[in-house]
Amino acid sequence: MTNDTPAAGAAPGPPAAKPTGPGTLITVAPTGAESQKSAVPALPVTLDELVTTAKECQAAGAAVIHVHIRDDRAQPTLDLARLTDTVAALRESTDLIVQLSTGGAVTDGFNARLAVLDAAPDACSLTCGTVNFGDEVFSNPWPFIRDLYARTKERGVVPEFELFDLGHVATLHRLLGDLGAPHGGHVHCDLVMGVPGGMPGDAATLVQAVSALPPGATWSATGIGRTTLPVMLAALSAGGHLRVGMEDTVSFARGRPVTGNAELVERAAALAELAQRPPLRPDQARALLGVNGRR
Ligand code: KMH
Ligand code: ZN
Repeated sequence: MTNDTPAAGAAPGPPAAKPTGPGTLITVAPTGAESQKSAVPALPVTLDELVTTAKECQAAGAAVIHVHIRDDRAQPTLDLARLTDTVAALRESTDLIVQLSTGGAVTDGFNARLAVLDAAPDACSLTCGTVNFGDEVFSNPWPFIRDLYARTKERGVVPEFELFDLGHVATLHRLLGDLGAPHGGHVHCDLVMGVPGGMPGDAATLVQAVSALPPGATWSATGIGRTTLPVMLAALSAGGHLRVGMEDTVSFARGRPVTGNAELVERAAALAELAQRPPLRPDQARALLGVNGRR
């Protein structure tokens, strides 16, 4: 038997997504578009709060920050001047890879979401399909996905493919088949699990989704709300990376609100250490994801 010969009993089918190596990429998603500051006082909504959180999260082990911003009334906005200032401020104060959300809020239009790339971030999220989102719909039709992906390639922005459902994995394959590899050459996905309307946040679903990813892709996972811990533990055991933050959960434990994003990153980093896959530094994360050095 050669190294290329599957062992007896090995599952047939395409090669699995790339093993994720010795380190763990930790992405922090500190704000999101759904929680209200009035209900969650620890949510970072001003630029100062965001920069402070970002610095704390980098110190705790994060390498990527997934950014949604708010306006003066703490409501979600895609205002381009604010986004541009935010990218500059995060670059000034941290080494984190700055990934802007192109998902925005469910109320944001497609043109405003496409224009996010004009703020010239290192990276952006790119959701690969429409999904029910609680009582709302997070709309991502194929022509929008295709336009956004083409634009990431033109602008030299590294996309992270957000997968809320197994059908989104099929669309990711279609996208890569039609338009080729992303800027930077590497495919990195984020499984967003446990959204009411999306795939459930459990180990069996995670394994199924990972087995369908393109060969060579790396992936992280995040579990919304009470699926945070099961998804994090399943992702670590399956060789994946982690996304945590107050976009995804505002409870640290049952009945105990999150006091700040850093404690969520600290918990993820401690579990990654326990798994003997310590957090990747931002420079290591840049190499993994194919993100350019600072422009
Ligand atoms: N706020 C959600 C509707 C993304 O950032 O790309 C979409 C979202 C995904 O958070
Ligand atoms: Zn987001």
